[in-house]
Amino acid sequence: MVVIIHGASESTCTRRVALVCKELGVEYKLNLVSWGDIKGDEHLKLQPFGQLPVLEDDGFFLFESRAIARYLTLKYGNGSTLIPPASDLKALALFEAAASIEQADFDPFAAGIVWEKLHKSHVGGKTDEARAAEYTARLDGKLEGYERILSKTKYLAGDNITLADLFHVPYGYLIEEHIKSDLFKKRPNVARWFSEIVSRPSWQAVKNGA
Ligand SMILES: N[C@@H](CCC(=O)N[C@@H](CS)C(=O)NCC(=O)O)C(=O)O
Repeated sequence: MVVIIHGASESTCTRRVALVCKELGVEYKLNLVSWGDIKGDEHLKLQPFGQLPVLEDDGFFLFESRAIARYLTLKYGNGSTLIPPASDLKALALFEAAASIEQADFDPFAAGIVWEKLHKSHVGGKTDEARAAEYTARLDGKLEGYERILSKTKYLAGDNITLADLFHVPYGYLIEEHIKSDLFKKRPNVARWFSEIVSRPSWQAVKNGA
C-alpha cells in the first residue's frame, strides 16, 4: 500500500509524517502542494486551516501531522511500540504525557524560533530579534524540564522510543543544524537524546526533504 502525503518537501510538518513513514516502512508518494495554493478552495476542502500536510490513504483523508503519525502507526505499524499498546496502560499514559509535552512545552517556542530566524526571511520578512530571544528563553527554560526527565530515562516516555520523541525532530533539527543553537547541546541528557533521535536512518532519509 502506498499512501499519499499532500505536502511540501521542505515543510517541517510534512517531514514529521515522512519520518514516521520511514520508521514504519510505509511507502508514500508526495503530492506537492504549492504554498500559493494552500489557502485556496481546493486545499481548504482537505485542510480547513489551509495548512500542510494532508494524508490520503485509500480514499481516507486526514490532516494534523501528529494525528496522521498515530493513524499510520496503528494501521501499518504491525505492533510497533512507537505507540505503546493499550494493554500496557501505564506505558500508554506516559506516552500521552510525553506527546503533550512536545505540543505544549516545545512546539510553540521551537516553531516560533524557526519562523523568526529562518522561515520569515523566505517570505520576505525580517527577523524580530526580540521575539526570537523571547522564544529562545522560553524554550531554554522548558528544556530544563526535559533534562530532568532524560536524566532518568533514555527517552521521554521511558526507555523505549515513541512517536513523542520523533515529533520533536523536524523543528529541533532546524534549531540545532540551521540556526546553530546550543540549546540542546548544553544539556548532557538532552544532547544525548537529541543526537540519537536525529541520527536515525528515518530522519537521515528525509532531513533534506520529504
Ligand atoms: N498542527 C498542524 C500544523 C500544520 C502547519 O503549521 N503546517 C505548516 C507547514 S509545516 C503550514 O502549512 N504553514 C502555512 C500556514 O500555516 O499558513 C500539523 O501538525 O499538521
